Amino acid sequence: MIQLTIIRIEGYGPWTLTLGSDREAQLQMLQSKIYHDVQRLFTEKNCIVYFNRFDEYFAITNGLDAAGHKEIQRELAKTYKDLKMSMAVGAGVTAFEANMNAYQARKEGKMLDSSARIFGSIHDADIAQVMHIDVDSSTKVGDRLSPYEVTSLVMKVYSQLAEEFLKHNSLTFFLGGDNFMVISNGVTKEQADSVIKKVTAGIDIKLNCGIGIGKTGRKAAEAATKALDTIRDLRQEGKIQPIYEIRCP
Ligand SMILES: Nc1nc2c(ncn2[C@@H]2O[C@H](COP(=O)(O)OP(=O)(O)OP(=O)(O)O)[C@@H](O)[C@H]2O)c(=O)[nH]1
Ligand SMILES: [Mg+2]
Repeated sequence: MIQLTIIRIEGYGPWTLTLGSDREAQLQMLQSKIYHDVQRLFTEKNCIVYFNRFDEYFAITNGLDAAGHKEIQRELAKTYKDLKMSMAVGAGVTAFEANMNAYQARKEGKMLDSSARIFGSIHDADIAQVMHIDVDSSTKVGDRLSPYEVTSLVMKVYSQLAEEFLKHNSLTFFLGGDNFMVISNGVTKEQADSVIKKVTAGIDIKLNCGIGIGKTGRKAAEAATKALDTIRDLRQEGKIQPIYEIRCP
């Protein structure tokens, strides 16, 4: 099982209006700062956060209990006094199922801790599988395409990866540059390979995919990145292996 926590800024839309029309730069600065703090607080507890939207984040929270969540909530409330944050915790065999359970708990008002605005329930989740996907030699793509055209291509790849991996109950997030991470519990190497083949069919780029499996989100992500770096090391030796898996002991 994997446990996910969806962190959300409540009532963000109406609150932004209170800043007046000259607000966009202020909001961008604030959003980057919130993301920084959310990522810092969760990684300190062996979780990893994925940026879903500026007012909502997904964290892999295997091993993080109610008290741990509450501690993070308290820290965020201290720093962002004007904003109300909430969390919804859910678990499942797949990432999509965990997301659904978190979503349902919030919708049904099933509280884990009402004073800290945390919905859902804590589970014994001890397996996280993450894929770190990256464009092979994307800097070379930059020789034939302008920066904006590269972004347009990366976004197209993002949208197709998200759609195809969702069919395997997996959640895809953009990390910046030419990088993506997919929370992919239960997806086999073969399934990942066929998704990647489908997404890159007809476009002139290749993708590499490091798969990491670990007890916590942080460990799984570390293993996935290590696997991706291994693909690069193998390539140096002339061995082309676009998918590589590392399982933490
Ligand atoms: N978030 C994140 N971004 C990265 C990482 N590594 C590289 N990037 C981003 O990806 C861009 C391209 O870097 P690389 O992927 O190393 O370059 P490349 O030419 O594609 O080389 P290969 O991936 O080794 O084939 C960088 O400018 C960064 O923006 C990473 O581990 N995480
Ligand atoms: Mg790359």
